[in-house]
Amino acid sequence: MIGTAVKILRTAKSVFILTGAGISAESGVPTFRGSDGLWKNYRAEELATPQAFERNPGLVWEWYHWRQSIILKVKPNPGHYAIAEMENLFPRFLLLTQNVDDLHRKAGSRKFLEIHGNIFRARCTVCDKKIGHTLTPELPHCECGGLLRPDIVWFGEAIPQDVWSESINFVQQADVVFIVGTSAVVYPAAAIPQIARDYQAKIIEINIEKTPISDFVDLSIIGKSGEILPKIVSELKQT
Ligand code: BJW
Ligand code: ZN
Repeated sequence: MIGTAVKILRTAKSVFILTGAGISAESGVPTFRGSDGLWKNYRAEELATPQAFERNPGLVWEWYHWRQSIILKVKPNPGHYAIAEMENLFPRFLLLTQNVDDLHRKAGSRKFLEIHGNIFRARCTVCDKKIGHTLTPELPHCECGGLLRPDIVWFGEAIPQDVWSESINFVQQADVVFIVGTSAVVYPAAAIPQIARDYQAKIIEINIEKTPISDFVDLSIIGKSGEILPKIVSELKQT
């Protein structure tokens, strides 16, 4: 399996990686779905919506502050570090993460985009100003007096247009597209495997279990991303 991935990558000039919550699972960040995929007894679908925030901003902030407190205590794992190394191994490289946990940046990744925002940023609901934000006991407010909200893309909200167009442009000319640690059900990120296929990229999936796209990709590697990715990188660097 790893040998096949390395063979595919040897001639690759342009590599795209999509990551999801699974890449951070080995750091101790809970995923969204699956048996361990509950955040404090809530599903993302219940709290990650503009309606939930309108109804009860205090509850939504409590959830995000609680998640911040977990994420502040964890560190990147070997999977994050392997991806950070990969950006130096190919002439063209782009990482797109669905995660909001900042762990790719902490691992040293520079060529990356965040499709669902960042948990350590807030945005004013009145003037739209973005500011760094962590852990306040009260509802946070902007200097203009407006209520701040997490700078996160919730269900039903548009993803940043520049992030999406840069990602799609990249996928359309990529030789290899990795899909790592994501259940591949949340759109539009979940459309990336199909776009990659339409444009003839080789698709490699890494996940601890089969997903809806496992039978569709060129290579499905079942295993932990924190174990598989460092092995791929170390084999690639050997020759
Ligand atoms: C390991 C591992 C280890 C574990 N190693 N693997 C088309 C069709 C159907 C529905 C839609 C559609 N278009 C839009 C929709 C609606 C909706 C949607 O997709 N819903 C689906 C649930 C069906 N999408 C939206 O609403 C999006 N907006 C939109 O489309 O707007 C349209 C619009 C256009 C123009 C104007 C206005 C509107 C927005 C989606 C935003 C999603 N946001 C969230 C929450 C916010 C972020 C946060 O609070 O953190 O983002 S949802 C949540 O899911 C979070 C994640 O980024 C996202 C993806 O989850 P992910 O990463 O895949 O995690 P899990 O838990 O699902 O999977 C983890 C995987 O890891 C598992 O497979 C494990 O096996 C694996 N794993 N350990 C490797 N060690
Ligand atoms: Zn403001």
